Amino acid sequence: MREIYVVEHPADLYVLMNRFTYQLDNAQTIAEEHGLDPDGKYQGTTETQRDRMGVYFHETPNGRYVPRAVLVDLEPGVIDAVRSGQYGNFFRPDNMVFGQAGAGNNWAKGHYTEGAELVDQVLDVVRREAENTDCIQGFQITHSLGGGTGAGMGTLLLAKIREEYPDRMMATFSVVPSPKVSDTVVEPYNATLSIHQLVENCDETFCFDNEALHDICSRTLKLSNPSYDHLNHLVSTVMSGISTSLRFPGQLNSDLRKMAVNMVPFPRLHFFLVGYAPLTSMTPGARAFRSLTAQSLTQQMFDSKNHMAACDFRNGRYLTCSTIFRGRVSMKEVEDQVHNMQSRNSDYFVDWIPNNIQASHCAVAPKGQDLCSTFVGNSTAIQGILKRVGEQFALMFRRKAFLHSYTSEGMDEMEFTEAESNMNDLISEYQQYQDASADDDAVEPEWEEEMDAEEK
Ligand SMILES: Nc1nc2c(ncn2[C@@H]2O[C@H](COP(=O)(O)OP(=O)(O)OP(=O)(O)O)[C@@H](O)[C@H]2O)c(=O)[nH]1
Ligand SMILES: [Mg+2]
Repeated sequence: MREIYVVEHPADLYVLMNRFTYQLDNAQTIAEEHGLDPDGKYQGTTETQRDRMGVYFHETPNGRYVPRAVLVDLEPGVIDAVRSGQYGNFFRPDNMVFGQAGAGNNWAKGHYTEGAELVDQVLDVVRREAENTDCIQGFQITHSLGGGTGAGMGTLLLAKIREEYPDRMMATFSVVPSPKVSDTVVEPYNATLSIHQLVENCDETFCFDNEALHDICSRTLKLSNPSYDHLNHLVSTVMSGISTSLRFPGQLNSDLRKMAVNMVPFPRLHFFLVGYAPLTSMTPGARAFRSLTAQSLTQQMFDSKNHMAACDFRNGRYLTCSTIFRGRVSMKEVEDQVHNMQSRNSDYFVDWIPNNIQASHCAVAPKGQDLCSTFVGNSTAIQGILKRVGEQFALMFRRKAFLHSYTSEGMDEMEFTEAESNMNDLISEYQQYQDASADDDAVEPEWEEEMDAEEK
């Protein structure tokens, strides 16, 4: 049953960290979709563009729309580049908070030393922005998990915001490191320490795995040497797709809270696999050969090659899924296609959550496109990327390699042990729900099994 949406405009605050060139790309995409020029002036043509502008922008008395976004880095370089770029005037200058020294790929510097010094300044801006809205409904942090700033300071900020706004939604767009893209050896440490925090302090994490982004660029888009800009374009395309239903009227899942209610059956299991269709080769002329129908997009969207985490959904099962179609297509067709796909692949969906796939539709397509779709899945197969990072972590941690850089910033080795075991627990929980079926008895918590064993 479709729900009736209430016309209220809950606002979200965006926190963009470190190499947010991709977030900036996203800001441009979103600005253009809502008819804003780089100075934040409305040049649009239809009311739908303006209707929900309040979600991401606030309007100044002189009629300018300013994104409700905070830009944060521990070094000045990237923010300087933003300021001198085409969108330099788009963001409020007071909302750019940066340090001088950087975190040098060290999570401890981001979380405990350099980042901890800067975090209050960021929180002041967050507070001011939150007070500036009628109703702040949630926060979104975009960061990478492999370095020092986005990972270490990003998760510190997450914890601090959660402490101050415990009942607001917290979502992150998190880039998972891959040796295919970056050769910094300590990335598995930084990522594991971050996931430890994300499990506890975040409601929804949209995972962008650099390994998959790289593979999509080289295999599907046929780019011989993908750059970060190419990877980031994929990220911003999906981010714009996910936020569609927040930004345009008339949707299911019309905010982050509803999405979490529908997508997250157990609070810790909130690491989402995301995907997009169409993805077409950049080879000249290739576009002419693609067919865009609800059927072909549904097929592509459920294809592992279109997923932005390097884990095959066929190694797991979907707890829940959500799809967002944009463009001219009937809702009925979308629903039919999505349900056909689900019945054909029913083995890959848990059978103990009925109707665990949602389809929604927005008539407004992104600029330059007729039809597209974005996919969000809560799949137990996501444990594949957790295992990949975990194995790399364990190899180094067993020999305590590189630990001194962290302990010299005051970190305790215990935190590494805890992070590792928390991630292993998360992997087991995914596995446990993957194996469960509707006919089983309810899954017993592990400690009960242990007690039973001791009694015998
Ligand atoms: N997709 C994508 N990944 C990036 C980008 N920049 C860096 N990364 C990845 O992020 C990780 C490194 O983190 P950075 O974001 O450079 O580091 P940081 O958070 O700024 O922290 P420090 O520079 O150490 O202070 C590596 O895994 C990189 O591959 C980017 O623009 N796009
Ligand atoms: Mg950096």
